[in-house]
Amino acid sequence: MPAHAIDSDTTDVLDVDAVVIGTGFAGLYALHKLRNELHLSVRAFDDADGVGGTWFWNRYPGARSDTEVTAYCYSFDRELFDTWKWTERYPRQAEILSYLNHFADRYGLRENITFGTTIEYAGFNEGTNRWELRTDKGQRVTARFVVEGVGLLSSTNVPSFAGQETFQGEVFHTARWPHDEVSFEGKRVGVIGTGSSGVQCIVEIARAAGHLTVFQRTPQYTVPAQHGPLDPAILDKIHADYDGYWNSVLDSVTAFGFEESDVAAQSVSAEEREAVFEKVWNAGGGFQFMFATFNDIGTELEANNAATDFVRRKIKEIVRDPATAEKLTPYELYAKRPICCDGYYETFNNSNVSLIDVKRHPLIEMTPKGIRTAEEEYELDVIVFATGFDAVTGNYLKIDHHGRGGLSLREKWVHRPITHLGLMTADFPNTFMIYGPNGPFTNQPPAHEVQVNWAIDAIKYVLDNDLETIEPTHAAEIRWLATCDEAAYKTLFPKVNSWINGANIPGKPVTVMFYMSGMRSYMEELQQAVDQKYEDFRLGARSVRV
Ligand code: NA7
Repeated sequence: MPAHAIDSDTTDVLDVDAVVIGTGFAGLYALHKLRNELHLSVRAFDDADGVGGTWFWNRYPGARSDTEVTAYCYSFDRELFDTWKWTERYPRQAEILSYLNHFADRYGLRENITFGTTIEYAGFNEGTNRWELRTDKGQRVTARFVVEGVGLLSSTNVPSFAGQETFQGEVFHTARWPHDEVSFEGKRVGVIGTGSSGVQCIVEIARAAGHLTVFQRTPQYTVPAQHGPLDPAILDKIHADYDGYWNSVLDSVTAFGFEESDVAAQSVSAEEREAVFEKVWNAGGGFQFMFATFNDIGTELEANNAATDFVRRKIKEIVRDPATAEKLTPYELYAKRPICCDGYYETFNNSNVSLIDVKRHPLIEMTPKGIRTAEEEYELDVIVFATGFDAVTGNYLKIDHHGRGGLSLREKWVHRPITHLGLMTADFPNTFMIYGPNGPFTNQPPAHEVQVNWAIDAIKYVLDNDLETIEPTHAAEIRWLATCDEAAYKTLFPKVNSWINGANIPGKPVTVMFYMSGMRSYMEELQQAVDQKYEDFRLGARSVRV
């Protein structure tokens, strides 16, 4: 038994059928299914003081989903879809958080959630075939099943700069934003980072700040969102064929609910290509620009170059100062998570905004007054870290998991994470990782639903067949890893450093962490596992106790 295992002599332990970790989209749905459909006893834990996951924490100015709202919600409950009033094309953080709170209330989930509590340890007891968990408050819980919806992008990345503690002003991270309003009125603000969070907050902060200094390490391709009120005609169309709509969302590569292109960029003339890029640029959306323009932007170098060429020309047109335009211009492949935001490049035309290229002028330290680069000191009242996340594995590895034989998940994944179907990992029975490593690279809420449904079916299979445990075989997860590698290396994504492959965190293994063959194909893989009666899984029979 591992060193931190729960002391079996102590009696003050909560025993439940299932523990759910996290209460974002995935965790709330898992809790609902486990309790209300399988009628299991369930306890959910969340380190936040409320439900919402990502949307509880990411309250920075301008925070919103950049997925069309009609595909950024649950599909299984038609009445919920019909009665909830979304207002905007891309929902704001507050609106999504209200929706998830409403969902928790609608299904009476709060009574089963312990908030403000972090699961620190989860160890599998092979004697009892139960998980033994411990929280940061010292509570002990045992469960047959564990469903982890801990968040793909949740464990924050806060780089440490020399002198950080000496800074006299306010410091925020976009993903740990305070609940009270933060005023930027007239202040000198520095934002570090220009990913999705950075671009969204830069545009908003620039409106209020006395002066905004953006510290950019790598410029990114940012296309307009073309945000606005939700078009009622879209809702009418969905209402007319609800099932057809959701089938079309899932029967796709990305599950974003828009029509993906089936045309290769190289199959059309340069003029046609330009017209398509222009049309989608004007219609808005980052994923749309990557997947609705042509079907090979993410896979073929020439197609990718055509897209990047187009955006580079747009930057030149929009940004009036040529030196600033040049600093904002990316030259790497367009193979990160695509970004969209209205008014991003335009913001740099404002006289109260300046851009520092920290690759040319590295950030040396934080001082009591601000930030010092190799060139000069920038005096600031507020510093915003928009520096992202230890994505995909970060939150899983924060929990000290020990599987069979005390095997540590941290040790198992030390060189790279390995799972079967992005959902389970060998030697960690009855644990389901929703959006775990090597899950699908898609819009998340529909994928969460698909994965939770699969986990619930697997649990039901265990219960109905009087089994004790289910976990993938080692052979199956090695095959899945090879499948994911093969799919990823057909794309351009592994060629660019980003959180998608772990390259944003110093010392983290840089590796394939997604199944890149799309939602349709992923669902076929899930279905196959069921059709084959889980033959790639080790099914533990109930031992007869006398
Ligand atoms: P991202 O996309 O990982 O962006 C983080 C940004 O912070 C990016 O521009 C980084 O530059 C920059 N960064 C990170 N560390 C540093 C240091 N040490 N110095 C300077 N700049 C730094 O995170 P987001 O929160 O914007 O978005 C993550 C996902 O959340 C997003 O894709 C959505 O799916 C939701 P780099 O590019 O690494 O040079």
